[in-house]
Amino acid sequence: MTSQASAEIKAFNKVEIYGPSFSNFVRSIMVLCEEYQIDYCTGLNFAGEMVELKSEQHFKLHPYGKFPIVKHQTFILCETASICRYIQTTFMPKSSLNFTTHQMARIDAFSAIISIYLDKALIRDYLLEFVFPKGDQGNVRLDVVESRQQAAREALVIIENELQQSDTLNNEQLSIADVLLAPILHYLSGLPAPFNLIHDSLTVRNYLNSLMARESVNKILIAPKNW
Ligand SMILES: N[C@@H](CCC(=O)N[C@@H](CS)C(=O)NCC(=O)O)C(=O)O
Repeated sequence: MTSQASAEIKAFNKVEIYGPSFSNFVRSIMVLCEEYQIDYCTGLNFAGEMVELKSEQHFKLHPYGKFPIVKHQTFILCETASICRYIQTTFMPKSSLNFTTHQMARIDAFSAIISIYLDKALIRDYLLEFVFPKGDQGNVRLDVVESRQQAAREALVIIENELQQSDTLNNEQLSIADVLLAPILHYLSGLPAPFNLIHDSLTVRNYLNSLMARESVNKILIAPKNW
């Protein structure tokens, strides 16, 4: 192989991920890249320049100033589930994917449910109250946590039902829905005991453990706490 050909393959196998690596959605893309052995980098350096969060450039890349955003060669794309689907179709031969057409469609539907509703109930409205407390003197607003616990519990029941009644999660091959859920559940598992809602569901706990047993997931998410 000529050195130019090998440089082209190397460039093809690389994606730039805009966003900090602690973000659950950035982590989803990192897990998928690990799973498919794609080279990647994360951060605010994007397409050869520093893009400040919420800057004009950022809003050009995402109309709501969200991340992640991905660049692959000259192609730029936002929205995590769509990015994951692009990475899957670009880097994985169709013949190597074991999902049926209907199963893929159900995975896309549940991925939308994760991105829109489950992430809101579990991360935005619940977990972020612990990570960035908005109470007096930087304390966690326990009344806010309590008022959001019911919606968070309901989100976990939705995940439990999906695990028991559908075929979108926890298959032999990692699905995009798995990749979206892994960082969310892993973050939740790190909350102190009374707030750790995962503790209540053996099905969800077993699922997180089986995700963590995968090399690609374990490399990005540190091992879960013992509950
Ligand atoms: N629908 C978007 C949501 C992305 C999202 O909410 N990202 C968070 C980080 S995990 C973010 O941009 N937070 C900053 C903000 O909301 O200002 C997706 O699926 O990619």
